[in-house]
Amino acid sequence: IPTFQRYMRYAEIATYLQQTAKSYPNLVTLMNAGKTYEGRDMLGLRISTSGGKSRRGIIVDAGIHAREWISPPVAIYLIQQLTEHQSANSALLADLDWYIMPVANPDGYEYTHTRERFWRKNRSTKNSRWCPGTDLNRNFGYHYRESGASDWPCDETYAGPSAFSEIESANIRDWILQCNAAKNVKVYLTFHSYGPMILYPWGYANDIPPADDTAELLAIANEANDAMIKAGSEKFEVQNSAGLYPAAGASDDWSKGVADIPKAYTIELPPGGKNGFDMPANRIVGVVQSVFEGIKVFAAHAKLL
Ligand code: 0X9
Ligand code: ZN
Repeated sequence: IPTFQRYMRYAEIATYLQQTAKSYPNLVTLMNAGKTYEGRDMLGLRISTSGGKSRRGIIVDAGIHAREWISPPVAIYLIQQLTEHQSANSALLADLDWYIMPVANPDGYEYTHTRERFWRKNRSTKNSRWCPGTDLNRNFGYHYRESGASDWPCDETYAGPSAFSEIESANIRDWILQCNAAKNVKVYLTFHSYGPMILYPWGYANDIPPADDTAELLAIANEANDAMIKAGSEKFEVQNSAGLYPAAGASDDWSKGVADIPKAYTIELPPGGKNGFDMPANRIVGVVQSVFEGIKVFAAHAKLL
């Protein structure tokens, strides 16, 4: 029983995921993507009505950046809708497999609850004793460190010493590859904040030709944006990632470029609070409900791609 009245701690979220798998054994499979640097389990769910067989799929992750607290609730609300409200959401479950990881950086997430609210990176100290943390969204192995990434451990966008040097990004990589083992995953959504923006690849450079499916990437994002506005959301700005700023080593580019998932988006949720990352808890419900309407649009396309 998740709550959206406040921001849950990681232990509560992990318990919720485990309970959900237990409560819906024919629908939900717990996926353990491995342990974090500090030893937490990185948990995801497969939600599917197909039994074992693979159909078209969609991957959703959240919480790659620790301080972006509004993103895990979006993934958790999605899980709740797909499980507790199966008949209302039967179209989402028909012919589509869901893979959802609500907190992709648990060590960082917990650190933002206990020590430093606006921490962004993971908590690994193996690259520097004095400046812990690598930006997981600069640590993926596609055009690694070519732009917008730092090689100085004290920086917020420190990319680490090499691609996938961090156990968390390696675990996310392996989890995505496992989800997409049958090459059936069509859409990857990674939730961040803050925008509101829907970003589409490529993000590693802006002096390169656009992705060949740019028109389609744009059309789907615009349709999702319309659905969210209709559900009461502010307007999301749909744009090319590198148009915001070029940044290499992010999970979206890797998912499209290496994992072969054709449609990959970084969704920057709306800002809130004093500095944008600390949206008051009383706004969580409004955000997760309207974003759910956007996710439905991505899902509808995933089935057709
Ligand atoms: O800089 C990031 O990692 C993302 N923005 S955030 O404010 N949440 O940190 C944007 C990543 C966009 N994707 C790529 N540049 N590939
Ligand atoms: Zn982020």
